Amino acid sequence: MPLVPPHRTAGWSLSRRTLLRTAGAASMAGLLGSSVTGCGGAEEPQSGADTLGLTFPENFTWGAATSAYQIEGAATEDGRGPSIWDTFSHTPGRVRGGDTGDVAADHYHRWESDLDLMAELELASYRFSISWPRVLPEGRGQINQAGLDFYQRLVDGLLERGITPVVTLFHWDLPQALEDLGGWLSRDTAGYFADYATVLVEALGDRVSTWLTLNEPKTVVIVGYQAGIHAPGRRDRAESYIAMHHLMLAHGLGVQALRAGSSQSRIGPALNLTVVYPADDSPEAEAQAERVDGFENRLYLDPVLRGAYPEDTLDEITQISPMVDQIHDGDLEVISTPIDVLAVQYYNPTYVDANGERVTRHPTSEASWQQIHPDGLYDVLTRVTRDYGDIPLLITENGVPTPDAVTADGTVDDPDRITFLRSHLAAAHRAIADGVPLEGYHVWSLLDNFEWAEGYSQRWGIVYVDFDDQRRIPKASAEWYRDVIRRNGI
Ligand code: IFM
Repeated sequence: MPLVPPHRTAGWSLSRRTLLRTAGAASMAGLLGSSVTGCGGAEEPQSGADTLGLTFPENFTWGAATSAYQIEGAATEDGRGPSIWDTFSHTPGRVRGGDTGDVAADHYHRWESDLDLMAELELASYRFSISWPRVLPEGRGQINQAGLDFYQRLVDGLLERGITPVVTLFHWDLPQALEDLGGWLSRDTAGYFADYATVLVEALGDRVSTWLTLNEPKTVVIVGYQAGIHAPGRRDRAESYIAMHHLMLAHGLGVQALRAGSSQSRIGPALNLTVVYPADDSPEAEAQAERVDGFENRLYLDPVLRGAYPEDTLDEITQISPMVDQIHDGDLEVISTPIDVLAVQYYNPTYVDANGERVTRHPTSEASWQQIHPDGLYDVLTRVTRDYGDIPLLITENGVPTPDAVTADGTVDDPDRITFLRSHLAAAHRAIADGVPLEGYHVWSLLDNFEWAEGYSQRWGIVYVDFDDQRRIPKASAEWYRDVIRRNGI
């Protein structure tokens, strides 16, 4: 493939930096393994070279993702009600440094210039989430028009700039009022979610064509209800699976509500998937990997795409949780209401030894849970297509936190992020070449933001945010990504 020279855009005056400096890229190349495989199957060295010569399909969509609580701020403005994350982050000891999302990246006030920035980056798609308590302060009942108007302006502003909105309904910020009624342990919450979906599709359904119901229900179950590290901070494995079933029910009811309000929409859940490898070649490790795969992947994929929870996993859950008693007749039919797209979020593989213990096999990022293994993305994508058929896939999150800082000349160099993104895009490209119907990619994240229990200590954005004065500085990876978008390839 010929190299496409980088262009300059009016209004974005970053100087051409050495974006792909061999030194930086090579340091991450060590982390990432020594090679990526192109669609022709040839091994291409992971170097600092400008491109790998891989072009994506013509209609491939390039975007970036955020979520409401992580960027909006304005936590008490214009009638917004509290969410469980307001409560949690204001509880001493829950979030690193006592950080909260009260101000975050102040996107609620800076949305217009943020949209301009997205246009300068030439994003074709922007995945964001709607704050449920901004629209319904009590989680149900009275609509807060000012909150809804914010999202009307946001969607209109995106469309004016030629950027397609991809809207997530629930990205973890459950209204506190619903938590007070039982949160996801209450079946009613699934019904309130469907009502909320109806409010949104009535307001935005004429302009939004892609809707994602839930973001990463697995994280809510494991980190929010088992480990207690995320809101609502519970530590009870038995009840966590009751929450899981109600989340999945909410997904199904949400699909039906959205479909009723907008028959042309593309609707699906956003699932964080991992590939589970046995840590050695013993039959015990193989069996444990299969078992853990049930909890990590099949528990969420099977009910949506096959209309049943995986038997082996359900058997194990039944030994510790009364969750099955919460499955009513017809629930699985609701949960498996046909979807149009599956949003895949990939960050890391999982290795399991013969005792079922997690093992680290690759270097991790600043997020200690994140082993870096780009080929895992290929394995996840091809596995979904192989096991679940050719449902269209959209990558709605993939990214890495790096220790970014503003240099003396006012720029932010993040060569390790570029190397991370490029190697994962190479894996995605290979999956497409092998027949996976992958339609697009969204980097996590557009902006540095509130990284949940880690507060502002981790920077995941391609755009640096100075949290003292809210200045945005596109990092080297942003400029690199814009060039990727322009050439539709890496
Ligand atoms: O920041 C989160 C996001 O909200 C959900 N997926 C993982 C990201 C990085 O941890």
